Amino acid sequence: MTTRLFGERVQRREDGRLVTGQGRYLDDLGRDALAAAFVRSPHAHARIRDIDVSAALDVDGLVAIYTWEDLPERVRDPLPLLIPHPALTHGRTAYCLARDVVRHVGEPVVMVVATDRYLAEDAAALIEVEYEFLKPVVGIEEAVQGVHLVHEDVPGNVGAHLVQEVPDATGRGARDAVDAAPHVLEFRLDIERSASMPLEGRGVYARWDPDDRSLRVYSSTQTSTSVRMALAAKLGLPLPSVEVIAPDVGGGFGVKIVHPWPEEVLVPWAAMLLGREVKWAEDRREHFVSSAHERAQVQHVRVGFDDEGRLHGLDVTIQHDHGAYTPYGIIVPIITATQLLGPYRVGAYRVEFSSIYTNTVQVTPYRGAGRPQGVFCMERTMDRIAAHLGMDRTAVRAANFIQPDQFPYDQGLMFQDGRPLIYDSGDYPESLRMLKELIGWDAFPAEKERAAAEGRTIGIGIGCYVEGTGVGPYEGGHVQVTSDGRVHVSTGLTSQGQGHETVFAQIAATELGVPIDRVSVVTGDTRRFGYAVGTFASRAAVMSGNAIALACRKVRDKALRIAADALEADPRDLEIVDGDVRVVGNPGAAVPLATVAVLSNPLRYAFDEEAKRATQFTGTASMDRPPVDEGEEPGLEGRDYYSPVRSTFASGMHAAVVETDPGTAEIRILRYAVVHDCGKLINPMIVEGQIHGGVAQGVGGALYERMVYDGHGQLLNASFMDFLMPYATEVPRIETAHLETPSPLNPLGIKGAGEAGVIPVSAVVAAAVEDAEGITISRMPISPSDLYDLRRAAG
Ligand code: MCN
Repeated sequence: MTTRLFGERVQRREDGRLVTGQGRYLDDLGRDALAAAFVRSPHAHARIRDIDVSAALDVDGLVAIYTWEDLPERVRDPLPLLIPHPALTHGRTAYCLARDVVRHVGEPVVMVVATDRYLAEDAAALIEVEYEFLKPVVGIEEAVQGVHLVHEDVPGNVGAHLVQEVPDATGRGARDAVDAAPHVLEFRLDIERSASMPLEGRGVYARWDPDDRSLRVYSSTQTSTSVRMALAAKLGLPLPSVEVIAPDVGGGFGVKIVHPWPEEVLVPWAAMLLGREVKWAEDRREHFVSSAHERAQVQHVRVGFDDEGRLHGLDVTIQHDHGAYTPYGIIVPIITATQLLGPYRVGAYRVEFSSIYTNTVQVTPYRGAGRPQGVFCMERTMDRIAAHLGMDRTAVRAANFIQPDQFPYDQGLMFQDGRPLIYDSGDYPESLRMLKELIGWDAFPAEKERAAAEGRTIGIGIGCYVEGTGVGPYEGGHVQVTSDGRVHVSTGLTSQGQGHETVFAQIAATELGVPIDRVSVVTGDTRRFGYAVGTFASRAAVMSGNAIALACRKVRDKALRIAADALEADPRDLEIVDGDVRVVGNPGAAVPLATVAVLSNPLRYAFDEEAKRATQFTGTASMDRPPVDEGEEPGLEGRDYYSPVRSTFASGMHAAVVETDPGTAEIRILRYAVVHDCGKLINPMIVEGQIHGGVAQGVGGALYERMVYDGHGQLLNASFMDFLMPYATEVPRIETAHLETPSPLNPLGIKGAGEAGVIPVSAVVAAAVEDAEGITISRMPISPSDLYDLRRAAG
C-alpha cells in the first residue's frame, strides 16, 4: 500500500458515515434537553413598549421566560464587534435579546425555555409584545438619503467609509488617469442580496456541570475555539472550564463564523442558571430572517483605457448594504474593494466604499465573501471595454494580465488582514490558454452561427478571478502515534463538509509513511486542540494542512531518533515505509512505528503487551532507565503551528455557454468550464467537489437567488418555496482542469480552494447571456423576468 497520498484522489473517508445517516449533527444530540424558542420581532423597526408574558405562564412544560431585563450584566451588553477597523466609525452590534428597539424582522426579543420545542413555541406564541412603529429604512437608495435612521446616533446611516488609492507608475491618481485616457466608460452595477443556506441551520446545546463548575457546549459552528473564548468572557468563566465541540456540521458557507450568536450565549447561560441541559436548533424561517445575508451592493464604475484595451485607470465607488448590524466589521466590502482587481494591472486605481445601515438582516461573509461582487464589477468592465473597442473579450483580458515573471506582484493595496496585498504566484496567460481550449472559445462563433440557423440563441462568457486564501494568524496541529501504531491527528478548526478528515489524513500518512487507514482526524473540539482560528477564507488546507505537516515532521524526527537507538543505526540512514522505521536499503532491519511509540514511553511496560515485546526487542528493562532520554518528552507525539507571512493567492477562470429561450426568456447553461489553480493539490477530487459545490451556489446567485424585501422591511420570500436555489437539474456538468503554480509561502506549496467555485459565476453567466442576446447586463441575478424586461427595453 502506498503512503504517498498527497496529491491523490483518495475517496472521502467521512462520506460513508455521513450518507448512511450516521453523522451526529447538533439536533441529534441532547434528545432529553430542555428546548429554547424565541419570540422574534415581526417588525423591521420598532420601539418595544411592553412585553406581557402572563398568558404564556400557564403553558404546561414551561420552564423559564427571559427578556433583556433578566440578563446578567455581561450578557446584557451588545455582542462583540469581531473585526474592528478604523474606517468603521459607527460599528453597531445587536443585543442578545433586543433592549428597547428592534432593527430588523427576526431580531430575538424574548427567550422561552420549556420541556420540548413544541411547548416552547406554544408559550412563545402567547407572549405579547407591544411595539411603537418606527419608519423602516429599506434599500441603499432610501438609506443614503439619511432622512430616517436605523441607529439614531449614526448620521446618514453610514457605518463606514473608506477610500484606497493606488497611483499609476507616474504617480497620477485614478481620476486623472481615467480623464486622460483615450476611452472612458461609466456605468452602474446592481448586486442583490443572497445568503448562505446550509442544509443544517445554526444550533447550540449546552450542559452545565455544577459540581466542577464546567460548561460543555456543542455548537454548529465554523469556529469552536472562538465560541469558547466568547462564552468564557460573556459568562464570566475561566477558559479551562469551557469546552466547545463542533459535532458534524451540515454546511456553514460563512454564516457560522459569526461568534457568538445571541442564541450561542443565551442557551449556555440558561443551562447554567437552570442547572439543566438546554438546546436550540434554528428552523429555516429563522435562518432567513435571523442569521445573516450577503452580496447586496451598488457599484459605480469609471474606467479609462487605450485602443489596445489596456487599462489606464479604474475608479469604483461601492455602496454596501450592511443590514442592521456589523458584527463582522466591514470585511465584506473591504474584500470587494481590494480583490476586485483580479489578475490585472489596472494602471491607477481608486476605490471608495460606504457601508450603509438598513432595517434588514445583517450582512456577514457568505462563501466568496465580497469577491463575487468584485469580480462581477471587474469582468463586466472587461466585457464593456471589449464591446466598445470591438475586440475579442479574451484579448482584452490578456492585454492586462500580470505576467508570470512579475511575481511576487504588489497590488499596492492593504489586504483584509491589514498586510500588503502581494500576489505570490500564478500563471494567468496559461490559465486562459487552457480555458479557451477546454470550452472551445475560438470555435464558438461558428457554433453560434449554426445555432442561429436552427433558430436557437446561444452565447459564451468568461470570467477571471484571483482570491486571497489561507489568511493567518495561525493554525495548529497535534499528532500522536499510539502503541497500536495508530496515528491520531487533531487540529482546532472545524469542518462543515470540506473533507478535512480525508485530506489531513492524507498529509499525515504521507509525512509519516503510514497507511491512511491507521490515521484518524479530529477537528473542532477544544478538548483536543484549544488554539485555533476557524474554517473560513479558504484557509484550512493552507493553515492546518501545513501545521499538521510540521507536527508530523517533528514526530517523524523523534521516531527516527528512537528507532536509531533500537536499531543501532544512524537516524539519517532511516526511513519510514508502510508504518515501519527501517534502514534504507535494508528492509529487514526495521522496527514498527507502534514499537517506537512504546519505546517513547517505556513505563507503560506493565500494562501493554506491545510494550513488553518492544522492550524485549531492545533488551531494555523499563525500570532500569529513565522513561525518556534527556531532552526528550515522553510519548511519540508532536505539536506545531503554522503562521504565514501573508496570504497566498489562488486564481482561476471560468467560461459558460448558455441558451436563452426566445419566448419564455429562460436561461439554460449548456456548458460550464473551469480552470483552477490552488497551488499543489492535496486531493484533486475533493478540490473538484469544492469547485462543483461553489459553481452550484454561483448559479443560484447568477440566475435565481435574491432576498425580496418590501418597503416595510418584510422579507417576502423567507422559505424554499419562494427563495429559489438551483436543483441538480439547473447545475450543468462542470468540466474542470487544474493548473498548479505552487505557493512559495508555505512548506506544502498549497493555496486555498473552498470558495473559488462561486466567485466568478455571476460574471460569467451575465457575459454569456449578454453575448447571446446582444443586450447589456448590469445586475445579478438575472431572472427570466429581468431578461424579458431588458429585451423589451432594448426594443
Ligand atoms: N484542498 C486541496 N488542495 C488544495 C486546497 C484545498 O485538496 N490545494 C482541499 C482541502 O484540503 C479541503 C478543501 O479542499 O478539504 C477546501 O480547502 P480550503 O480551500 O482550505 O477551504 P477550507 O477547508 O478552509 O473551507 C472553507 C471554505 C469556505 S470559506 C466556505 S464558505 C465553504 C467551503 O470551504 N463552506 C463549505 N466549502 C464548503 N463545503 C461544504 N461542503 N460546506 C461548506 O459549508
